[in-house]
Amino acid sequence: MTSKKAIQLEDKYGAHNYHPLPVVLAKGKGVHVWDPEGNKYFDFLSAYSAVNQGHCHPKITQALTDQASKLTLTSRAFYNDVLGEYEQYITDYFGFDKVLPMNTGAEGVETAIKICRKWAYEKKGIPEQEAQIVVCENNFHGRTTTIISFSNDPDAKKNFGPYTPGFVKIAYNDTNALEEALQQPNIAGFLVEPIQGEAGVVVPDDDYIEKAATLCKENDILFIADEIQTGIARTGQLLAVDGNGENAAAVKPDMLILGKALSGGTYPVSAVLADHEIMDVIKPGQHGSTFGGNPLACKVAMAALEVVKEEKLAENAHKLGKLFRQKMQEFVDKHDLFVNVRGRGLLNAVVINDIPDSDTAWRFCVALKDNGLLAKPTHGNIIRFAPPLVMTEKELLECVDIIKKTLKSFSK
Ligand code: IF1
Repeated sequence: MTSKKAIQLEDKYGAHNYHPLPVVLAKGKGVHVWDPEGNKYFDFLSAYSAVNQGHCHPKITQALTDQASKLTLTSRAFYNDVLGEYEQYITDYFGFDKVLPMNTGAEGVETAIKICRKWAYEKKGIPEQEAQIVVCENNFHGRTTTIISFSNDPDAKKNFGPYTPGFVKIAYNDTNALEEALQQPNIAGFLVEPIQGEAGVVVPDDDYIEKAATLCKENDILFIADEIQTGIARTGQLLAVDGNGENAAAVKPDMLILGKALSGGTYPVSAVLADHEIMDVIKPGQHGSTFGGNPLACKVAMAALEVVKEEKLAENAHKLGKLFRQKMQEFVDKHDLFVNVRGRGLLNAVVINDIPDSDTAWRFCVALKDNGLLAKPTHGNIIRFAPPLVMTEKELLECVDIIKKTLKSFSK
């Protein structure tokens, strides 16, 4: 297979629901990926933060292949001999009483919405059909019909209606707006990303998450953290809510949603974590999925979480993230192409000096690719930089040099 042929085939036979950078990946190891022609690249997307542990991590791959030849799927009609062990492992790991296992991130979000609504009717006494969940402008929580119902991205939303009701949208990083919204009748929960990924790595004030969680607690409203992208060491801590910012206090959400790096990118694994009084509203037959909690997923997830601890990925992301932003800040100061840099840990973005509709960021990413580094523009003029967390300082500095070299030769 050549790159040219692979692109032609996707173009001809696949739905055109993506517009990929013109590079074909055939192999991955750690922080590197290769195209079919053997060209090597640094991966600065990490499959949207799913491969935090690096491509094809040997420990995760071993867990996957060992379990794949033993037992892969039983359905939840029967018990399996791995699920209970995994449930104990992940609830200990994140400090919750219970977990509900699913597959994709969107399913995790759907699960949290359903649990929140049921809790509102059965524990809080909200009249049936009336529960409202507060969400933020410019959110990204997935692509199901219910989730896109509360998106304000026209691409994600337009002509996919009729939309699911029951959501109240407020500005992100605005505790006054939240306080006001929580005064409305029948509010059940607040669903939020600790850092908005898709919106272009929008980092809120240091005290936002803590204040929001406190407001929810005071008003008996569930604080639901979507850490599908920010969780599992990406932002320099195990979870972004563990202290979202240098001076921020740790917050325990009422519900925590995880996905992506929960499997290290080998397999779709997602989870919702909560304590008894919330999770216990779900009774047999009320929610589930054929693949959720299968033994293959459970083994993979345990291995993926072990790697995060063993290799101290949160600490590494914290340290390298600081260095990366410092180096990018030097470019912001010296070159007019970079307007600013922001982020936490190894979830960062650089804003490009052009209008959002321009193709400058896209062309810069193509130039980066030609120099051996893969990153993807988001919202036109923002470039997300999120390498696997197993990167070394030496490799990071090599990447900074690639960005520097590309900046020098690039003309708008
Ligand atoms: C695509 C972005 C990243 C997420 C949060 C839930 C989900 C996601 C906070 C759903 C997924 C993805 C999906 C991907 C693009 C992507 C993305 F650019 F849109 F923002 F990561 F940066 N909550 N994010 O970020 O998880 O169902 O996809 O497993 O192509 O749609 P999923």
